[in-house]
Amino acid sequence: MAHDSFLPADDIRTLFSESMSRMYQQEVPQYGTLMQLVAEINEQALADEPALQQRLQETGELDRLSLERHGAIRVGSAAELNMLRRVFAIMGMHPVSYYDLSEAGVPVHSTAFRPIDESSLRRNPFRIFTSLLRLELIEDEALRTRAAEILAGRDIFTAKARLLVAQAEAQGGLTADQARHFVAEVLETFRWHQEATVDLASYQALQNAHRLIADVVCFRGPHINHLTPRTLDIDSVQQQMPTVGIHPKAVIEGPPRRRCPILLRQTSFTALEESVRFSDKQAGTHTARFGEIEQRGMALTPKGRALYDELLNRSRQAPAQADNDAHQRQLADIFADFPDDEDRLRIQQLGYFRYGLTEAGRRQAERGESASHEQDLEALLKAGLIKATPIIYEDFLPVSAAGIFQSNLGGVQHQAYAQNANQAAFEQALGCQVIDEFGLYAKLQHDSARQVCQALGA
Ligand code: OOG
Ligand code: NI
Repeated sequence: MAHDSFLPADDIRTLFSESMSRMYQQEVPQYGTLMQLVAEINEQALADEPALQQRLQETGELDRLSLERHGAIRVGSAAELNMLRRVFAIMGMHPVSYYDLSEAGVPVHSTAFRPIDESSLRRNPFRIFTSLLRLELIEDEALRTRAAEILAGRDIFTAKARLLVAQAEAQGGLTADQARHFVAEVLETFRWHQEATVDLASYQALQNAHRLIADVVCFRGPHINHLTPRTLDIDSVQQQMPTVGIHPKAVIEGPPRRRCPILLRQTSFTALEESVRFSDKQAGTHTARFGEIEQRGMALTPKGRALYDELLNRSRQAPAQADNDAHQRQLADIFADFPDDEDRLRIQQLGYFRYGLTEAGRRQAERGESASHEQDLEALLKAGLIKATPIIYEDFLPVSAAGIFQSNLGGVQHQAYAQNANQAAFEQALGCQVIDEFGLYAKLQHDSARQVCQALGA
């Protein structure tokens, strides 16, 4: 079959992300309300800050903003994770980074499936934070065996989804018609199923071991547990959520508000109580599905990330603050040690930047005049021939993720698991290695630098 008769992976991802968003609005109406609030606040932020609008326009983020969201799911077995990798690959989403959450008392490890190249990210950066349950962390051996048995008895994919995945792999893509079927079939995996696969007593036993274990093990599929729109002003959204009847978690996770936003700030609202029918016909409820918003900033280099981790650790050792305002003030004090202007962030190599020609640079390149060979990027910047724009962070933060997990596990704090990270076991289950996020950002920066240098003959 001719290659150009296939729907591009980017378009399949957009179809999927839009279908998922429609489904989640029906399943969790508060998500729709939150999307509306976020859209209003984004519009306001753009109106208030023409410079922000201009920058987002230049980086292509303005167009993707209303499309942009991430979701999260949790699966129970290596086979499930492995199949998900194949499903996401068809949509141009690949596993980036390894996150160990056992340290924070959550018995999972995770990756984020997302587009990795620049043009795909610009089209639609849809990401799915995907966690694999670590049954080996359940202490009670009988319960561990029971959980494994329950999981072995389910198939979270429809037969048609499996068929279409095999077909896509064999053909090297899907036609528009096949892609629509594929999206509809895959959506079934992420849907909420009211019928649990276990009786009430089994559910309660697993719930008592860890609420997250019950959530992963007792249902027919890994229901999408949140979808997260991107906001340009998370502080306003946090503040205004109660005015639309949504109750946010106590504090915003991640770095404080800054002039130059870094990494990722996140907050969520508490999970919905949904009715469940157990296999012994008993009725009950389950709370797992919630809402979240995020504000994204600059991707940090390993050096910048080390500084972030150090300051974040310092803030976690400081006394816990009762409310978000006090928490943010304390955080801001501690993060005063993190440079907050773009020149210093760049010169100290704390963040990643994309280089581009200015108007003057473009004219010079067109005239074919070459800049002196000695000129490095900083000299070209000073000469006004190029500009540097922060590269947006596309990934997640393990400490923040743990905070998000905890906030909808009913406030029960869990002990850290003694066992630590096991990336090799995760990759074995996944069926490939995860991609190193720093490598992706470094390449973007490097490629953009090479392009401007080439254009200017520097
Ligand atoms: C995932 C929590 C992590 C994020 O945005 O950091 C996450 C989950 O609750 O399954 O989504
Ligand atoms: Ni999330």
